[in-house]
Formats: sequence, C-alpha cells, structure tokens
Amino acid sequence: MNTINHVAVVGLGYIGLPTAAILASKGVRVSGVDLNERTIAAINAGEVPFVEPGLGAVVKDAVDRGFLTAGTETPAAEAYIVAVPTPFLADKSVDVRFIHAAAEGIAPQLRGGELIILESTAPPGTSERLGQFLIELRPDLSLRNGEGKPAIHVAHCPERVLPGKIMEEMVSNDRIIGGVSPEAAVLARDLYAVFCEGELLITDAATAELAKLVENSFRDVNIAFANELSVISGKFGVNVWELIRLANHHPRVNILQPGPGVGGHCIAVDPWFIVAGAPEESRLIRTAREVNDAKPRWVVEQVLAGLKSFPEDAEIAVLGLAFKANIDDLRESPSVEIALDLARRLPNRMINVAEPHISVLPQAFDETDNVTLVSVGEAIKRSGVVAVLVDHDEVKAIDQLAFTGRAVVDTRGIVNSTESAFSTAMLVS
Ligand code: SAJ
Repeated sequence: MNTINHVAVVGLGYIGLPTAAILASKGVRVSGVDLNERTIAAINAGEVPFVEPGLGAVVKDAVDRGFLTAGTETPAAEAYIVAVPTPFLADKSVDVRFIHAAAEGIAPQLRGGELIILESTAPPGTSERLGQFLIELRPDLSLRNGEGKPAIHVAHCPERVLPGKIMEEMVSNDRIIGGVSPEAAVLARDLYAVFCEGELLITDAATAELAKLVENSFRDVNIAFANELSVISGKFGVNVWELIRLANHHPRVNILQPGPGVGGHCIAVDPWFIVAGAPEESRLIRTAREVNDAKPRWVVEQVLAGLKSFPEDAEIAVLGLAFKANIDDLRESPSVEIALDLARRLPNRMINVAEPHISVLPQAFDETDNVTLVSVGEAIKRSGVVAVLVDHDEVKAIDQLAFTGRAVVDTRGIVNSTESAFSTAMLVS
C-alpha cells in the first residue's frame, strides 16, 4: 500500500516527464525538476517539449488539475525519482556526473525515511554508490535501518519503455525493482503499483542494474546478427529481406531486421557498460557493438558504389535522419552519421535530406554547405542515388515508381524487397 503523496522527479526528459505525468494522473503530487528553463516553462504551460504519442494530453491534464508542477530547484518530497542521462566517457565507462548533480540537489532536503529511486540506466553498483554519496553529503543519515541514525531508502527501478510507445508501456510493462535494502525495494514497489499494471519483480539493486543492461545487449547482439547477414547477403547477391523472411518460417528462428546501424541513447550505449566492467568476459557483446557501429560505413560505401553509374553531378537522397521510424529523436542516429559522412566525402555533390519530423537540420550539419532539408518526394526527384535510412510512414508510402532509374540503397527493406536485382531500380540491401 503506497503511503507516498509527494514525489520529486529529477530530470524531465523522455523518461522523467512521462513518469511524472502518469504518477500525477493517479493523484500523487509531483514536482518535476530540470535544469532547462525552456523545458520547465513548457511543462508549466501544460506543453511537452518533444514528440511522444499520448504524452501531451496527460501532461496538460495533470498541470491543469494542479498535480504536476516543474521548477529548477529540488524541493523536499517523500520520494525522489532520478531520471537523468547516463552517457559514457571516452573509455566507454559510465559518466555519473548527472546522477551526482541530482544527489547534490536532493541531499539538503532529506530528513530520513525518504525513498530515492534511480531510474537511469547504470552499471551494477551505481545505486549503492549513489546511496553512499548521499550519506557522505549527509553523515547524519544511514542507508539501512538499525544503524542508529534515520535511514534513507535507495532503489534501482530501470525504465524499459520503448520510445514511441512510452505511455502504453509505462503502464503495462513488468518492472524490475532492485533495493539497496529490502525496505527500499518494498517502498519502491508500492509506489510503482500506483500506476504500473505489470508484474513488480523485487530483487537487489545490482541484479536490477545488470538486468537492464542485459536486456538491451540481448537486442544489440540480435540486431548485429541481422546486420551481419545483410553484409553477407550482399556478397552472395542474395536479398536479405527475403532470406530473413524465409528463415523465420522455422519454428525456432526469429531473426530481427537489419538497418543502417543501431541508434538511440540506449541500445547503442548500454552494452558498453558491461564491456567496460568485464572486458575479458564480454567478447560477444563487444563484437556485436562493433558490428553495429561499422554498419553506417558499409552503407556509405554502398552509396559510393551506386554513384559510379551516374554522372558527376548526380545528387544523393537521404531518406530519414531519426534513429528509428516515426519519431523525431536524432540521438546517436546512424542516419545522421551517414548523411554527414557523405557530405564530407562528396563536397561537390548535393545531399538532399528528407526528415519529415524536423523543420531545421541539426547543428552537426552547420559545417556542411552541400546538405539541404527537403520533402521526401523532392529528395527522390532531385537524386540519382537514394539511401533509404528510416522506415517512417512517409517513406513507406512512397510510390515505388518514384525509384525508377535510380540506384536505391535500401537499408530498411521497404523498396519492393522481393524483387531485388530484377526490379527496375538497382537495390542494395
Ligand atoms: N533496430 C534494427 N533492427 C531491429 C530492431 C531495431 O536495426 O530489428 C534498430 C532501430 O532502428 C534503432 C535501434 O535498433 O536504431 C534501437 O531501436 P529499438 O526500437 O530496438 O529500441 P529503443 O532504443 O528505442 O529502446 C530500447 C528498448 N529495449 C529493448 O527492446 C530491449 C526499450 O524497451 C528500452 O526501454 C530502451 O531501449 C531504453 O531506454 O533502454
């Protein structure tokens, strides 16, 4: 039974804001905390500063009803949910800078008895160290009951929601809840029970931390298998989409889809935390990362090969910049890497980028003067070689005839994928 009535959510990004809004929609008073003044202003006006289906209505309603407010200072609360970025450092180990900054905001507010939940993805031991760090800042408190000082309760509850389906998955997914202490796990379970309809699975913090990393590594390894197959198929002149479709008819085979590489801030990042902590033991996980990281370069080579049968001034279309379909998130996107690489290598060619979810090219393109943002139709019309990098609905809706006479580097299998070399377009999968 949850007894917590006021929660501070520190970090109002893709995970923090939906969590804050859903908790508030269940009648819990939520104070959102973020450094970004524009994010704060947007939320207090009942708006959402990024694209996520269904989130806008829940935020607006929670703000209108007075259950959700946002500010830059961390207030006193009964529970704190930390959902800040955990990028990696140059050696691929975790950068805990933002977790520490969150802890520095929380520490002065603690009185003892509070629940502190780390949702950010992090290697085993991070939640325990967050607890230790809080105790260093507040030596009058302890991490466990029975140590003669008021205790605070620290838990790790990794988020597992899929961008694009966050509002649905936040409620329906099962949740792993890892306590630094058993009391922390129970308190966290009761809080998540307020909105989570999935199973709430209790364990220790380190197991919860590793489980999250393992889930994303599992997916990374399986995508790497599909990406490797697409390169192998290219060598044998086989259509990889047909190959996978046929192989998946086997009752125990379920191969994922190849693509231009793996993007986003999770699958392309989290496996490195395992490799950094166990470099000798994580050979498969490391190799999968390397296979997926090498894929954009392979796609660029296919585009360069396609250009050979066109005149010197033939232009290139890049369809999609987001890291996956129907979102506006460009973080760690292989498509951005491919478009930039093409622009740098071919300074005399025009690169026509079509990304229906943005209105200006991101800053990374400031250094280029041969890249332009146009509509999907216009990009294809202007170009000899078309690189299909994201399977947005707008890209899937293209009339196949538009590709006639063009070389198509189709990394998503949307262009008449069964006809391959026999189609009117030259396909490179
Ligand atoms: N991709 C492929 N082929 C596939 C599937 C995906 O190339 O068959 C690519 C996508 O194009 C994209 C990347 O992989 O570039 C990642 O996309 P995704 O949809 O697989 O996953 P994310 O990064 O959006 O979300 C993942 C999810 N993790 C798992 O499915 C194990 C999500 O549940 C996590 O909550 C999220 O990471 C996270 O925040 O960790």
